[in-house]
Amino acid sequence: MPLKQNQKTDGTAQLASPRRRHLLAGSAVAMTAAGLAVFSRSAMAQAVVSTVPAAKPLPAYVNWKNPGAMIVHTSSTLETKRSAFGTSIITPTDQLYIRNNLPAPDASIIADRDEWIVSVEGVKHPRTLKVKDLKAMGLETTVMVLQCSGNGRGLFPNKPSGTPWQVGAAGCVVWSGVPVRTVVDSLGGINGGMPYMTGTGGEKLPEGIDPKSVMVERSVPVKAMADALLAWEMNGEPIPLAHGGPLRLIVPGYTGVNNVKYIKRLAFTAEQTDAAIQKTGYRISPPGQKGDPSHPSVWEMGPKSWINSPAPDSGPVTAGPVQIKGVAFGGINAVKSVDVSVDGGKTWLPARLVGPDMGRYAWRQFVLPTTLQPGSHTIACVVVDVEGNRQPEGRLENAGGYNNTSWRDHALTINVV
Ligand SMILES: Nc1nc2c(c(=O)[nH]1)N[C@H]1C(S)=C(S)[C@@H](COP(=O)(O)O)O[C@H]1N2
Ligand SMILES: [Mo]
Repeated sequence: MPLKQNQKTDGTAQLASPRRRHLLAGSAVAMTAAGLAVFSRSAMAQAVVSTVPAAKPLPAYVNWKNPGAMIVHTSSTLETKRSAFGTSIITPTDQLYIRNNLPAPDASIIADRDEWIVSVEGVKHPRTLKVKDLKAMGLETTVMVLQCSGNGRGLFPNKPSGTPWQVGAAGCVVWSGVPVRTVVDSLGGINGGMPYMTGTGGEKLPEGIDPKSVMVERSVPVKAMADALLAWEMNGEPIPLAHGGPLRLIVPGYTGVNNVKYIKRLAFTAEQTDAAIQKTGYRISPPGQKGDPSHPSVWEMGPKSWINSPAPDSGPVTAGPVQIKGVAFGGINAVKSVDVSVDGGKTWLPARLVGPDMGRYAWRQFVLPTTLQPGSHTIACVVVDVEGNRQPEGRLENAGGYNNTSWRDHALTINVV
């Protein structure tokens, strides 16, 4: 693709048509040799549109992201700023976080999306299917919170190693594809009661390293299949390469890592995969211990909520009426209610859920109108799901800093003037 594609400023990329954005994404990856030039252009664009000095530039393969909305931790970890979540439920694709355990595949894999092949195994009639075959089999749309297992890691006081995500390794996304159960039914059903559904990512693995040590292959309990999708579309567009196009496994209610991008194999298996990312990685291990198969895997998400506004990073708050706004989700269950505290959790008031209910796996927006006097206020929120599970006050300490749902860790202290 011509270098020209990348000569847009990020500001205009944000306004570009979806098609245009995919071209941008694709061209960036196809041009690693010209990567340096792309990088500096991106940096220039940032200097123009953002007032925040010295922010890292967007990596070339996601130079179509909205730079003003993102915190660039590394080239494989980009977080959505709290102030960028907005109040329209769905997280715009160009503001959604990015997490890659391996470099994203070459853009050639999205050149002809319908030709991408996934191999389905562990069913009566195993076979390979192209995306175009899947499109002929069925269609479902699910709105789902995609959240990295490490979201909130940066709020652990003992600072576990790994990206110090605050709240922005998450977003609420619309996914369209074929239900996995439809595919499985059409292939004669799962073989002999296999307990796990295992998805394999389509990345090219680095040479000279044990593949098991780097491959992205995840197993989830087979019950997760009930609402799972093989998805080709997100937020109304073909899934961008960086987010797993042409085909992604969507496992509603399960943490990010279980939602395997560029899926090339879906297998029903007797055991969990022995890939390191499953066997020892992404385990809830006691602090100081190495991950071990005997420790729980990061699978289902728990109830969680946080406040997006007012927040310390969104400028001074003026005394008087204020709308306290945030998002809340139940993980595997729908949200029932949200309570907000303006006194650090001593007293709670019910918040109002705002906007349409986008289903069990989506997040709800909430608002609490209140009046704040000058001074320091600690604001907090707690969600309860329809099964009565309440977001906990504390966190479960663990070596990897996973699954932080503590409402106290997520409380914000704001200064009202
Ligand atoms: N094939 C593949 N799938 C993957 C990953 C990856 O590196 N490769 N990263 C996982 C992790 S840890 C997360 S949090 C999400 C991130 O999804 P996103 O980059 O689309 O936001 O993808 C998951 N699926
Ligand atoms: Mo993740």
